Order: sequence, then C-alpha cells, then structure tokens
Amino acid sequence: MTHSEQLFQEAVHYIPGGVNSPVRAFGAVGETPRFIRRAEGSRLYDVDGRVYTDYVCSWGAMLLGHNPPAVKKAVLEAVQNGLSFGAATEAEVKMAKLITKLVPSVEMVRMVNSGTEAVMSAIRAARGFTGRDKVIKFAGCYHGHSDSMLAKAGSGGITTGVPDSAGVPQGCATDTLLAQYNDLNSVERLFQQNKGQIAALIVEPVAVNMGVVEPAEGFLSGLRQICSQNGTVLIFDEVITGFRLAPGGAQEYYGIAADLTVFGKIIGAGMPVGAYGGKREIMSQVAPAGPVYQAGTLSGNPVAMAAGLAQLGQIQSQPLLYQKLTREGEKLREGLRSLFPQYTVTGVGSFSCLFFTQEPVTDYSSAQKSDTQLFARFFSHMLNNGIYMAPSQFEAMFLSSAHTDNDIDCFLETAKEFLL
Ligand code: KE4
Repeated sequence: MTHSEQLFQEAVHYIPGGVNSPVRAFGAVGETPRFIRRAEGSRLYDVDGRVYTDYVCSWGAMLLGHNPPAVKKAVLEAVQNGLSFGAATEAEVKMAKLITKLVPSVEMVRMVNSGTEAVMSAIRAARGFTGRDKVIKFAGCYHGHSDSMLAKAGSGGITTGVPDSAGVPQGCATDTLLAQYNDLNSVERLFQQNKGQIAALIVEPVAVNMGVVEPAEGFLSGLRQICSQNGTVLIFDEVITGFRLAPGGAQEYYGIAADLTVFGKIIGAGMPVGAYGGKREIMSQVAPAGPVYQAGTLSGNPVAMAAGLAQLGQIQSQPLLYQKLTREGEKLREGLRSLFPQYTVTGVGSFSCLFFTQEPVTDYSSAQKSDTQLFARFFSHMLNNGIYMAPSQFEAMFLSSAHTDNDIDCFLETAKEFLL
C-alpha cells in the first residue's frame, strides 16, 4: 500500500470523502488521490516520492508556477511582522490600487477569502443596488458553492453528478434563473419573462468549469447590451480568467467592461483570497459605506496580501509573460489536435481542454456528451506516467510561466503512448 493510499484510507474516516474539496477525491477517475508533500516550479512531489508535471496549478492560482522566489520572499518577510491583525493595513490599500489599475472597470474593490465569498457578496451588492431579487447564471458555469449559485453548477457539481445540491431551499433556487452558455436567445427569453426583476447576470467570460468553452463571437457583447438595456448588473466571474488571460483579464482580452468583477486564485498566489469590485456607484452600497452588509475576520490578511501583491507585481514586471503563456497553450492545443483529430480540443491563452467527444463543445449539454470513461483511462495513463491533470473531464489543463517547451513535449509524448 502506498503512503497516499494509507493517508486516504485514514482521511475518509475524518473528512467527508477524505478531502476538503470534492473534485480532489479523484472519484470520477477511479484512482487514489495523490497526497502532495511539496511543489516547485511546474513540479509536484507526492508523499511516495513520485514527481509529476502539474497541469492543475492549484486550479489556476499558480500563474508563475509553484513557490516563485518573489512570492516566497514576500510571504516570509510578511510573516515576520505577524499573521493577522484584524485591522487596516497598507498592503490592502496597495492591493486595491493595483487591481483598479490593472482592471479599469473596477473603481472600488473589497477583499474576501475565496471566490465563493466574492461571488456571494457581488450578487448581494447587485441586489442591494437594484432592489431586485433574481439572478441569471448559465448551466455548467461554476461560481462557488453559495446557495443561489448551486443550480446546474459546473466543476465539482458536474464531476460528482450533483449540479443541483441538496440543502438549498426552494425559495433560494427560484430566484436563480438558468440560461444556456453561448445562447443569447435563452437570455432574452428570461428578461422577457422577468421584466424589471433581474438584479444581476453572472457569467464566466470563458467557461472553464465544464471543461473550457470559449464565448462565441458576439456572446459577451450581447450580454453587455442586454444588461445595459435592462438596468441589470453584469458580473464577470474572473476567478480563473482574471490576470491569467491578460493583465486586465477577460475584460481586456475581449474588450468588454463588466459592472462588477469577481476575482480569486491568482490574486492570492495560492493563499486564500477572493475579491469583488466594480462601479463606484455599486460598490459604495457596501458596508460600512452603504447598506449592503459584508464582512470577514481574515479579509485582506497581511500575509495573503503580500503573496498576491508579489504575484501581481510580477505580471507588471514581465511584459512577455502573456506571450509565453499563450504560446505554450497553443503548442499544447496544436499537439493534442494532431494526436486526437477525432476529438475536440478547446482553450484560449494558458488553459485548455481535451473533450473526448467528436462534436463541437459550445455549452453544458454538448460538453456532457464527452466519454468520461475514456477520459478516466486517459487520466490514469497520464498520472501513472508523471503528468498530473485535473481529475475530471469538466476541468481545464492550466499552464504557468514555470512550464517549459520540454514539459509540453513530454506531455504530448506521454499522450501519444496512450494511443499505442
Ligand atoms: P473558491 O470558492 O473555490 O475559491 O472559488 C469558487 C469559484 C468561483 N468562480 C470560478 C469561475 C471558479 O472556477 C471557482 C472555483 N474553481 C474550482 C475549479 N474549477 C475550484 C476547485 C475546487 O472546487 O476544489
């Protein structure tokens, strides 16, 4: 029995499913989760001494790879001054100024502790600002696990087959309206049926929680127009795309400004950080400036701010960073397309997906046509040959600036062996 197997056997007794987040349980791929001891650059090292090239990157947080020197140095320095004060700090002002500089549509921003908390708070701010209750989300998109977002949720929701969670009161679910990704007609119908009642529309500008589904031409601009016409707050969930697709995220990449934006992952460089921000007139509704209450003991934690500032600071000091990330992503996608011409490879910038389906993937229902059993076999082959991918067909392969051309060549060579 490996050490991971021993640990997992123990873990399931004390932690639901043996993990602190469902998708980590490897349930959809029939493998024992590998317990990771440490990580460096593009490598993970498990408790049995095995080495993997990492294509999860802590679900996208590690833009610069694991343990980048600048981030490590900043955290070690911050720790010398203490872990948490529960009081205002200069680092929070620096973080707020940096985010508003990198993402022009964000005039004010509030730090929280996870993407879930940021989404929940942004929706509350939108409801407080508009005085309306209903929210539109898209089937297959994942915005964290707050009650109103657990309707046809992506990511672990699809992976575990629980997209509509138990425990969510019907009253909560009735205010969540479901549209289909890349289908503006499905959105227009909801606005017709709920005139003047829709507080917010939340969307992943690139859907990265049903695998990777890119926005069709005109989709995001259509959402912008519909929300402006109806006085509805357009929320871009950039927990993944933020600072990854471009310094200004998907908004810069596609040239569409949201009213509110949600951040996570990269903003904390692996520390627990989320944030929401946007138009001053909306964010000024948030306590203590306004009547929308939201709070958090560890929000803006000084050590987490140091980590996030260091990672975001590297974005500014490495102008060629995004060219490298995009070139790597295109190399991986082109390699996969030549190896698997019968399947569908999607992706943009530094995140990609190999769907085991022969049809185009443009939304939740087409993504679900993928052969998840075949994916599981592919996953096991890659894992047991040193490539650590997300244990689900409905996640993405992430790259970091620590990945090399040789890493990607090795990925493609290993994938080729799967075909033999
Ligand atoms: P967290 O609460 O997990 O920090 O963020 C929720 C969230 C919100 N919005 C988007 C677009 C997200 O992708 C996420 C979380 N992403 C998943 C992976 N696809 C986290 C992995 C997990 O749940 O363990």
